[in-house]
Amino acid sequence: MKQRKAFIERKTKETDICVALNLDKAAEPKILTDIGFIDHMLTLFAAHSGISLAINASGDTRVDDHHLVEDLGITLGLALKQALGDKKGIARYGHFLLPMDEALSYVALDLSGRFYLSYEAEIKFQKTGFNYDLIQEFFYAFASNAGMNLHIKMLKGRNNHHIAESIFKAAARALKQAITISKKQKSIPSTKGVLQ
Ligand SMILES: [Mn+2]
Repeated sequence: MKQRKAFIERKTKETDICVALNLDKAAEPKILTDIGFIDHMLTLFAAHSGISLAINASGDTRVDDHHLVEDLGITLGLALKQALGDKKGIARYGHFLLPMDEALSYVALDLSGRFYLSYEAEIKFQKTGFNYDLIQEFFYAFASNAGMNLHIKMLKGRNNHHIAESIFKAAARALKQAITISKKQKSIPSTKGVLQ
């Protein structure tokens, strides 16, 4: 089978992003953005999804992290959509309940081609460090550009870093299931015949 991969370069006046991904090859993640926290989240996202992922990104983080986080979601979503192609043989659905110390998050997703995001996470405001509100912006951009129905629910958690990790890892594990090619599934897994 041909490997499902994509390479996307996206440059605007605010950000400059390169994403290379391969759904059928596991490799050491190579993530370098201007935001250390996002490097950490995307590195574990790559590791837990089993997707080979290389990202090089910079942006106007002197404004704040918003543009770069959102544009990373857009570019990663576009790359996933391109790599999935016609989605022949994929499992399509995935779900995962993931604990990270005291935090617990649930993610369910459908690579239906139609966008929907349900995001429920109570992350406390924190004066310094990463703005955790941007996690929702990231997943909105990612799911809308990938054509994904994505439900994210944080069930428990006290520490923001742990909550964020439980969300990114749960999303990665759910995606790993959904992109898996099944030998039994010979066609596009929809009674409509298309997933677009
Ligand atoms: Mn960590």
